[in-house]
Amino acid sequence: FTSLVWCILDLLVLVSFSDCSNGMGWGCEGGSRGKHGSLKFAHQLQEDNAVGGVSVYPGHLLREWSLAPVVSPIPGSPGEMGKAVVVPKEREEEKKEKFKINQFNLVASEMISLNRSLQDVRLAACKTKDYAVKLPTTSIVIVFHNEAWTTLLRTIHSIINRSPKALVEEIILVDDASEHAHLGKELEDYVATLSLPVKVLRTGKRSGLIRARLLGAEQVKGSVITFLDAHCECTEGWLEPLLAEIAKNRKAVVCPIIDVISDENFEYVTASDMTWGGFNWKLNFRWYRVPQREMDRRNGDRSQPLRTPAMAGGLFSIDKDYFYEVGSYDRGMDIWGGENLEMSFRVWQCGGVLEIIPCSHVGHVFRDKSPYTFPGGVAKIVNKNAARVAEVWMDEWRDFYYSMNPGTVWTCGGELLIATCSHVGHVFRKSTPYSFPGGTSKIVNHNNARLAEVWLDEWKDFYFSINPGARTVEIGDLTERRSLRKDLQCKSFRWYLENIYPESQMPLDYFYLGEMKNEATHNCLDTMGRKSGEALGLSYCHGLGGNQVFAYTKRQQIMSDDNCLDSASAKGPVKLVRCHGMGGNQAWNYNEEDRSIRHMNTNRCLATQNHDPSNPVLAECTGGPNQQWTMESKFKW
Ligand code: UD2
Ligand code: MN
Repeated sequence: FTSLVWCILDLLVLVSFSDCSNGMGWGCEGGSRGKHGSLKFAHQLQEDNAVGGVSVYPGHLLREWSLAPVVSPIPGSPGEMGKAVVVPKEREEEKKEKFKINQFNLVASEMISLNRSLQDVRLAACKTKDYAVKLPTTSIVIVFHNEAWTTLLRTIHSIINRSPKALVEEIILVDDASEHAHLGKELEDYVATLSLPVKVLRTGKRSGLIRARLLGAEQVKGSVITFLDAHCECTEGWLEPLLAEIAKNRKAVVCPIIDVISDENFEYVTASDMTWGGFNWKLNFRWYRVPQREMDRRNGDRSQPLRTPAMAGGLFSIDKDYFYEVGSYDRGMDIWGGENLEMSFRVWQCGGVLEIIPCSHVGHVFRDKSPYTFPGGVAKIVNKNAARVAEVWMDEWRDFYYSMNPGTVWTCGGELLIATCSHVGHVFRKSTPYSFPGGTSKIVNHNNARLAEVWLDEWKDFYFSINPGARTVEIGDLTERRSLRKDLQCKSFRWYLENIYPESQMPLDYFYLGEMKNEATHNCLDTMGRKSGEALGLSYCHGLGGNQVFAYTKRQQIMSDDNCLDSASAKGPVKLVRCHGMGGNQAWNYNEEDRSIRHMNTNRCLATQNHDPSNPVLAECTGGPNQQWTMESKFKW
């Protein structure tokens, strides 16, 4: 079950920039926290912003920043100016107990004022920008399921405290079937006293965040829809640059920099403006370092909009009409996950732009775990959503997603077939000739129980009562989303990879995707689930994909997800290292004649060794069976 939970964790944990040992390829390189930017090309900025001084919106011309009232710190109140909160020793037990409710430090949140002050974290260049365009108005849509009172209300108060009043039409809260009493009438009474119109809508039954957002969007009166999660804090000047960018280009979908509000102590930690959004083969959203070409495109001006391949999903603004024109959301997606990549691909492939606006900062409480239920099971929901993204938008690259998710072949849209024209003989035995350390039934039952827990949903009960009995996850109907893609004449996923995301971890051209089997040992290369920096493994070929799936690419990489086979010296060891796409230690040549895999830098071959069969090494090329590997390509090598 843990791997399923990881689908979720992957997204949540990634933003801790303070931790250099997080195994992310970009580590702390992007660690400049956005506070010390320099405005190198002021003249360029002026030109960019001029755009004739007109916009399609009948909105407001803003000539000065900081029209919103500035919130000053409340003396003696914990957490002011975004500082960490220390929970008194005697409340330690209570803190632990209450952490479970929302998966963040609820006691700390309750100690902080709903109106707490924050630092102005913007680059200097952002504070003096004067947009010569009329800004449209926006409605802010916040969906929630069982959100804590203090985090929800602090989100709302931070909007009121730090947004020019004229720009915010209303706040629309969508309660997705919460079970907490405070989110009922008490909430309605409270928001009625606020100085901005706040509407409360209720989905009635649990719909998931995607359909809840669609419900909220229907009620929007402003020209722009701004979505926020229910545990955010908006900083000074967060809204204007988002709206200004849309005023310049109504097909721009724009995100703030999402800063980190610590789930442990509610400290406000600024995130880097040098990272953008990407994804791996499992279709987990990830932050990666912005490549040089995007810095160059912006003339090195870090305050300029950053074109990002993908967005985190929770915090963004979009022109209301464009939201619908470009296909709003996939109604077929449940609860949580996938909608952010779906929208990212769709916007880029169908003629829009997706940007991070570095002058806009909003904090968000990132959690390690999800606090709420996923009816039917986390895996079922997250895999279904991801499969819908892969099927509709990713063309042949959907294979990378499926290859990383063994067992999801049927449930996630693939097919498993017996080729009846192909016959192979096999010696079937009455019992196994080798030992099962710990006992046969213990091992087999363990494995079966694991698969039942992960894949069988409520039918796992049948297995546990008598024997395996499985039904598979339905992906749902995709006709509508596919015809949307056709009607909008959207471009291919190849186009997206070539033009928007050449640095992607999805190889653009590749010869082979599958297991890599060694002739001498009949074993397969295996990542063993290890991370970047750890050694490559070799083990019994199980044919289930996952850790035994590798791609051999046109750039001569041998990759598994975002890691590449890499050797820093002729002596090895052969490691998995985050792919850098620059050849060097990661360039390998497969020779289809003698089936060797040659390391270009050292001119040595990938080999297995008798005395240590689970550790492949580099050796002098001999052409022996321990250096022969099977890969078959449908393309020309
Ligand atoms: C991120 C996004 C989130 C969403 C998600 C993928 C950010 C900061 N957050 O995960 O917005 O795109 O990735 O789907 O980019 N909610 C409901 N009903 C549900 C489940 C959730 O209303 O059934 C609400 C929830 O209360 C919250 C919002 O949806 O306000 C997002 O959920 P989350 O905070 O658990 O997602 P997060 O931040 O882990
Ligand atoms: Mn969230």
